[in-house]
Amino acid sequence: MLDALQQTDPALYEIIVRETRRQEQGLELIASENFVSEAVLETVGSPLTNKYAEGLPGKRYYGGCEVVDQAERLAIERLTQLFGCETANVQPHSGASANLAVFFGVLDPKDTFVAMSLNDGGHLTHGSPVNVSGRIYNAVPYGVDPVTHRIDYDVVYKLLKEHKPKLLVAGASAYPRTIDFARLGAMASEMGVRFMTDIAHIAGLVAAGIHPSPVPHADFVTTTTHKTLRGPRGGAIMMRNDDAKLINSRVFPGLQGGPLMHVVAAKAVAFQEALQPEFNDYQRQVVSNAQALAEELLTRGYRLVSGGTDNHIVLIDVKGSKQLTGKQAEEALGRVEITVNKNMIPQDTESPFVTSGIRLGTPALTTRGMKEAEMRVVAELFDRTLCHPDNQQQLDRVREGVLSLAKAFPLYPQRLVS
Ligand code: DSN
Repeated sequence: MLDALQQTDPALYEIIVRETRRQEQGLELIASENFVSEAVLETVGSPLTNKYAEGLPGKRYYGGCEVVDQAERLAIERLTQLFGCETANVQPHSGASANLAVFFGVLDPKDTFVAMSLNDGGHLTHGSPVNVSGRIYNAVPYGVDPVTHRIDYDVVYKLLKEHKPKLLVAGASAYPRTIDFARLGAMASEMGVRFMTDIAHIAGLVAAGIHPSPVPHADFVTTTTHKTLRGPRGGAIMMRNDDAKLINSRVFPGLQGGPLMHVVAAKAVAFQEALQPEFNDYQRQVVSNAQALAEELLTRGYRLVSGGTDNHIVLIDVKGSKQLTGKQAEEALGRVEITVNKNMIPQDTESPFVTSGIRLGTPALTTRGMKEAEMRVVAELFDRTLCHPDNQQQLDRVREGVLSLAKAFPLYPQRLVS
């Protein structure tokens, strides 16, 4: 594999081999990451990357689009079938672009929207002051209850009454619990507020019917395609037919130029995979694995945000549990090839570069075929690392355990050059 690259650019070839090996031999616990199929990888690496296709299928600004039109149509059809939405735009390069396209469609500069704060588990693009969404618009944040760590829906209702926003946003990147989209949708509709849900993290769970779907309750459902959905890196917007003309125009020419047609086609491949019954089994296992991981960590004395999980995420208060910052824990785990990210937890007193939390997720390890028994081993390896973060001998032993567990669940064996 990659023979041409090896010949023309040995340096870059070597980087790809090293990164493939890193993915293969470590334990990937970043909640937003996953491993795509060979079919998706092949499509992303196809000659479709060469094609400019500004516009939409059948209405392009360039000639020669009749073949890639079919790929984009398939992606739209499959996505609408998967989620039961009226229509979709599959061109956003990322979840951030998808969110911004909806804001650009619904809001004018300085307009108010209400969304979950980043510190309590929301997303950067939902109005953080350092993001364009928080600079152009007036973002009013809601958080989680300080004791239960769950969204306080009464607070959201009060904020809607008080601030009379144009848009309510729901969705999170570090929230381990089910989101009541029906309740939020009812509030938005009572107040005549448009409702956008960002399901980037839980899209696979929603597609499999494990997390309640926002589609019947929301005007706009944005997502990434590469997290639990297990497709190529990218975004998508689901919406009603009435909004499609406006939102499509905000994606292009509003925000983006030519769509990445190789990625659009790979989205179609991933959506087709997600329509298969095995995908539902996979998503059920993702959640069972997260719950097994959470239980084992609780048994070992860890404090978990909200006390557990309903989805693929386990958010750990490592400072409260082990007197380590998220940064120290992430670095120690990195030394044994357990890949995680430090994360803010509710009422965090540390900065976002340090944090008191670690966020774990099970989508990637579940794709490798790991089940509940392996999650208990992962929890043990995690615990041994954080109990002895500076003891090299202990870390060496944990690393051996990590390598042997990963080896038992091969990922891309045919891509590895030894
Ligand atoms: N960076 C993603 C995550 O890790 O949740 C969100 O965009």
